[in-house]
Amino acid sequence: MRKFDKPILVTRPYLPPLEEFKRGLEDVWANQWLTNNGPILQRFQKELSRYLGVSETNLALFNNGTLALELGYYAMGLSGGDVITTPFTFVATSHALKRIGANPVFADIDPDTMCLSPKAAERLITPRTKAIVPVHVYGNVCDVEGFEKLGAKYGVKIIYDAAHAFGVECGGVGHGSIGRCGDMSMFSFHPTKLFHSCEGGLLVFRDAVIQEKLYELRNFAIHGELSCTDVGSNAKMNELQALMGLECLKKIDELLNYRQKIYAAYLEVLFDCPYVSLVPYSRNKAYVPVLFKDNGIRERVYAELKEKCNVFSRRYFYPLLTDFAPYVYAKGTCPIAEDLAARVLTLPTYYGLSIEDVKSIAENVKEIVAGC
Ligand code: T4K
Repeated sequence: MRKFDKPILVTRPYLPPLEEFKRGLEDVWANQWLTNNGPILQRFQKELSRYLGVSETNLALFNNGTLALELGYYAMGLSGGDVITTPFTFVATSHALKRIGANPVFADIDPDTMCLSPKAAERLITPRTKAIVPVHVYGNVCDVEGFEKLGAKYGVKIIYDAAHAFGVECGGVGHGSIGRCGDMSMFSFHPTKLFHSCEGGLLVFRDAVIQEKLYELRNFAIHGELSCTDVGSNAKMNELQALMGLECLKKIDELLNYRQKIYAAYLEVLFDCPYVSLVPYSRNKAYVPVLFKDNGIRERVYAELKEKCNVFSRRYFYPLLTDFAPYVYAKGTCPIAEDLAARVLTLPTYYGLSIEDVKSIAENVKEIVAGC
């Protein structure tokens, strides 16, 4: 078993060449403008619009993904209603609902994609349901056609948490960003994501009319100097974040390609490993989730990778949201999600992790599993 000299973390952020970032900083100094819809943020928005194939009128940037979700949900009128969502996600998906006074209702996931199942969601729709919030978990694409039909049939909004899905195309390469599906999608630009802006979040929405509302909400909902139209927040992306985003966007194709190489290297070693399967559906390979036969093997691999190999994998997304205090009212309602959360482990993947190291990690996993 190989023990690495330095810890291998589950992810590391890509950092652009320092000289190029410094050149960008010169613009910030020259502008003497640091936040509040600055010129670099506007450039970043333009570039994102080009990259995603979405009009600039249908985008809004925020200082992180969680506040983007919170204000997006609020602008879509979800406060006070039921919202059907998945428990197999990061807590932010549901916290943002709770924080605007919506009630998360948990439906089970599809065992193949690990995303919310439209069939399970449909069974829970009632007159109180205002929206469905599926998550493209790990960059696995949800059944977007299934959700589109539910939206049309029941008149409920479909809002995707696409935090993991930057760089994923809808219906194959060339069809445009996954963000064009549904009424709204949120991409997280946190440094643990394959593309980041230090911290950041992006909303992409179908109806350009809400852009102005979102711009107001992210800036306290003040309107001009003399009026305030609503209870807004401070969720503005600043110029340094936007600069980081712009610099990282220059490299996006290479970042995405490198992840595919890492995934292929894991697969090469692990494809015939008993009791282990790599989850194959992630389009952008944002994560490398591996499913073990049972919780015992998963826990052993997690612990031995850490203790014997200096490799820090993560059990995303365990525990399930329905095990956490704010959502424990729904514990036991989603057996498929419970089962998968107990068996999944995400292995290290990031730009700069060498293919040789990836193969060693995979060999280590194989050896630990063989000893179970
Ligand atoms: N929806 C979904 C489905 C999400 O997954 C998330 C966030 C959101 C919504 C909300 O979006 P944001 O508000 O975050 O934009 C992390 C992230 O904090 C969180 O963004 C992410 N999902 C979640 C899945 O994971 P932790 O607590 O696991 O992160 P942490 O600090 O343990 O970092 C993980 C690894 O990354 C560490 O081993 C160290 C490394 N790292 C981390 C940072 C921040 C670095 O090397 N450099 C860094 O700067 O939550």
